[in-house]
Amino acid sequence: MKPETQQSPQFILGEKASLPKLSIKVFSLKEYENICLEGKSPVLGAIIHTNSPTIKAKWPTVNSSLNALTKQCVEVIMSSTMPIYFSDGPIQIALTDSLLFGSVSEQSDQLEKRSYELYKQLIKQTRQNSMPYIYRMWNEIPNINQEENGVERYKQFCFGRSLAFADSHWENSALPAATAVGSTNKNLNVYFLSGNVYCQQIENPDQVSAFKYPPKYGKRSPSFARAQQLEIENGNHLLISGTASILGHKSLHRGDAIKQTQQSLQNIQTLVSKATNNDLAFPQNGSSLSLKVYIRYEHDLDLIQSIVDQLTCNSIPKIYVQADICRSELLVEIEAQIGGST
Ligand code: 3EB
Repeated sequence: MKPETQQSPQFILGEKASLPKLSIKVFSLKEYENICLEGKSPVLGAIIHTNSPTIKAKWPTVNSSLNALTKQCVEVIMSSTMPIYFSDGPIQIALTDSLLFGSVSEQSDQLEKRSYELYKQLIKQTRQNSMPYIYRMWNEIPNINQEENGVERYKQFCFGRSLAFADSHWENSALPAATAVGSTNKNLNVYFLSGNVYCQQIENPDQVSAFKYPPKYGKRSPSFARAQQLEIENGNHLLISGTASILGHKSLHRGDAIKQTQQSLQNIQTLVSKATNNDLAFPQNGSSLSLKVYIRYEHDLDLIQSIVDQLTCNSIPKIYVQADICRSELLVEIEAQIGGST
C-alpha cells in the first residue's frame, strides 16, 4: 500500500523552510484547530491533552487521559508528505512512504493479556505495512501503581509487552524508545511511530538498560531503549524515552522534585552527548529540541518548570502534563525529541 507522493511541500503556519520528514510540535487548542480547518498540513497524528471539545480530524487522534498543565495542550506529529489514513480494527493509522503513526485506545482490565495482544497486533501492523522499525512508543496506563492480584499493574503491562516482543522474535537491541506513565482514566492508550529506515538504539552508560533491570522491577523487564537515533530525509533525529531520576537501576532523590528534575535532564544530556559522539551533528542552539514533561503532582509544576527553564533554552517548545510515573517514588519524567535539521 503506497500513498501518493506530494509534488510540492506543504507549509505550516507560514513556515518557509522545507519540512523535515518528521517533527513533533506543540500547540494551543486554538492553533491546533486552525491546522484542522486549514486541512493541508501533512499531519501523522495528534495527541490532545485537554478535556475541552475540539474539532474531529481525519488523522489518528489520541484523546490523552493526561491533562496539560499549561496552554500548550496538543502535540502534533508532522511529516512532509500527505499521509493516507485508515484503520485496522481498533488501530488508527497514518502512513506515508517512510513513516507510520498509529494509535489505539483499549479497555485495561486483564492488563497483562491485553498488553500482550495489543502489542502483537501493533507489531503485525507495522510489518504488514513495511514499516517494521519501531522508533517510539507511548503508553498511558490506567492506575499504573495499583496492585491487582498481588502484582502492580505496571509490572503486568511490562510482562505482556515483553512476551509480545519475544513471540515476535524481537531482539533487545532493536527495542524502541518509549514512555509508560499512569492515568486515572479507564482506557489503555498506546500510540507509536515506526518507519522503513533502520534506527539505532542509544543506551545511557550511567543507567542499567531497562531490558536488563533485575527481577525486583518485574518478572520480565521493561521493553524499551533509552533513545533511538534515526536518519531520515532532511535530518537526523534523536527520540529520547521518558527519562527519570534513575542511576544504575535505582531511583534517586526521593521526595525532591528539584533534584529529580536536574537528574532527569542530566540523563538526557548524557544521551545527547553519546549520540553526538556517534557522529551525528545535532543542532547546537536547541532550536529543534522539544520536551514533554510528566509531573506527578500539579503543585510541583512551578518548581519543575523553573528548573527546566533554567537548564534549557527558552525558545524550546515544551508541554507539561499531569501523570503518574511508573515508580511510585518518582515525581517527574521528561522525554525529548531532537532533530529535523535540514
Ligand atoms: C525508567 O527509566 C523509568 O516501561 O516503557 C521510562 C520510560 C520508564 C519508559 C516503559 C518506563 C518506560 O525505568 C520508567
